[in-house]
Amino acid sequence: MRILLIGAPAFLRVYLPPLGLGYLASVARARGHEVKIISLTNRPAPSMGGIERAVREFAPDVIGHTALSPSFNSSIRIMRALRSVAPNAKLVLGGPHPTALPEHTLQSTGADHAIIGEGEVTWDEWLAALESGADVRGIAGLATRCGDEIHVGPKRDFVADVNVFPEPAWDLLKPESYPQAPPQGLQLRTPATQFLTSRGCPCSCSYCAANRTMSRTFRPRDTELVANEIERLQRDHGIRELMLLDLNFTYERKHARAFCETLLRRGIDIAWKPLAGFRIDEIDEPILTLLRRAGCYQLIFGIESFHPETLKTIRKDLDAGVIHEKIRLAKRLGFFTASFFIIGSPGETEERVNYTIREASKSPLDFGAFFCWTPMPGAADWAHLKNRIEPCEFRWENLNYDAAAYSDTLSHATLSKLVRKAHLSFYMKPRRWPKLLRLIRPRSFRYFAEFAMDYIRGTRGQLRLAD
Ligand code: B12
Ligand code: SF4
Repeated sequence: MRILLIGAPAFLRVYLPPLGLGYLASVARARGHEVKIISLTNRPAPSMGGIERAVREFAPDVIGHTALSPSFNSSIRIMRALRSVAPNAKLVLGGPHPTALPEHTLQSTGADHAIIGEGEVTWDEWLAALESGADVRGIAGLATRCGDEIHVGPKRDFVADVNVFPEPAWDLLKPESYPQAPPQGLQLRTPATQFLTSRGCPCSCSYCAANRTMSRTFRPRDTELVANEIERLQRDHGIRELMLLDLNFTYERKHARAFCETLLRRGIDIAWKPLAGFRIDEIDEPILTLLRRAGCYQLIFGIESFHPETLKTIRKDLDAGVIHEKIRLAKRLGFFTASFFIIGSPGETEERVNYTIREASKSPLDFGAFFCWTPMPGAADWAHLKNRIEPCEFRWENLNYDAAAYSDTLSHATLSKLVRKAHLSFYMKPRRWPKLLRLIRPRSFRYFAEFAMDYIRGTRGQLRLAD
């Protein structure tokens, strides 16, 4: 069969290949299928007309698409348009939005199937069933449209050993073709790409939807296989830096240690950093020293708040004293340090937010990004919103972290004011500028200028799927 995979619509000016589709492409190829990937997060991203042309030319039997909640209205538009361009193709969606809301996904897009959770095994079984003509309704982790009804199959368990998954189809992802724009523009070395050494995170932060697709069990990859993949990425794609998407890279100390020791023993010279954030309380001097020796130069923490009450509400279970101590340790060992912060989580007052802003600004962190609290489908916090909206009428683009206004205690205007204040107070410290300027590559200046303009115009987070 011919299979076309389309990445999630671009929502920010952030350009990275759709790694999840790379994994699915490899599974499909192993069955002998011909696969193409269209990335909507490369530059220039194809327009709607461009996607339709590609579909006409390739004439796929299956069209798969990743859907995220904030860009779901674009996903609806893409799927509905492709239904008329390729009426006989099977349309299937996967990713965080279909995982959280499979019935609504099928109702609103008109697609045939939604894959719930981690994709590989369900996708493989579904492709086998399509080839043989078997009934797909018994397949675990699959939702199927049957006329006006939606049938949701049994729950799919996560695979215990993630080493059974083939490497992503890097030749289709072409990581070297992405521009040196954010986050690539903030790398020590380029080209860079994202990469997984483990899946899953046992923590239960209330705002996080990630362990619905990646599991609550930490599942490390064999570090020898990881090293083989890195060597191939260096040789075939010239990759010089990795952004690890592991949800909680240091959760199992022995995995983080094995990864570093394998890189060092095999003499793999690569710069890297955990991109998705990890818990700051898990690190200590011995592990950080090893990370540094093995090429890690930046630590991106998910601190989210300095206020003890807010930390409790979002189930972060961190101690503000420990946070400060670990940031100082990371700085002393020579890391660039960064953190994400959430503003406006349930019950949060202006006073509490100001406390976080003050503590973050005076901390030695090099970078800080402040986002509005957003109850995403798949996260525990979704409970705050799900009964207040009608999914088929909801403007999903309002679920973006920059413009969201779901706080029960702070108005939209106050939230916007606080987010601006946080960034200004954090970055108006001249001691932070040299580090920032050291990381922004000259060729990336124009992308950062675009980013800054979006921010000034207040259009950050708006959707750009061209007609
Ligand atoms: C890397 C990442 C990014 C990168 C995306 C780069 C890219 N092009 O892939 C960047 C930094 C740009 C980013 C931005 C955003 N992200 Co993001 N991101 C992630 C992160 C950390 C990892 C995603 C990933 O690649 N995982 C590894 C691969 C292997 O897993 P996967 O993509 O989930 O794919 C698997 C399954 O989902 C499934 N699957 C996925 N697609 C499909 C398609 C088909 C057809 C099938 C069958 C199966 C399937 O099978 C795959 C293999 O198992 C996740 C957290 C997480 N780990 O899930 C958040 C996450 C996906 N992001 C999220 C969000 C909200 C965003 C933003 C919208 C935030 C914003 N500012 O508003 C933006 C917009 C993105 C955009 N499209 O422009 C949310 C999504 C929640 C939701 N309900 O939609 C997540 C879950 C984090 C969270 N808050 O909990 N993100
Ligand atoms: S935010 Fe990070 S630590 Fe918390 S549950 Fe999600 S992946 Fe785990």
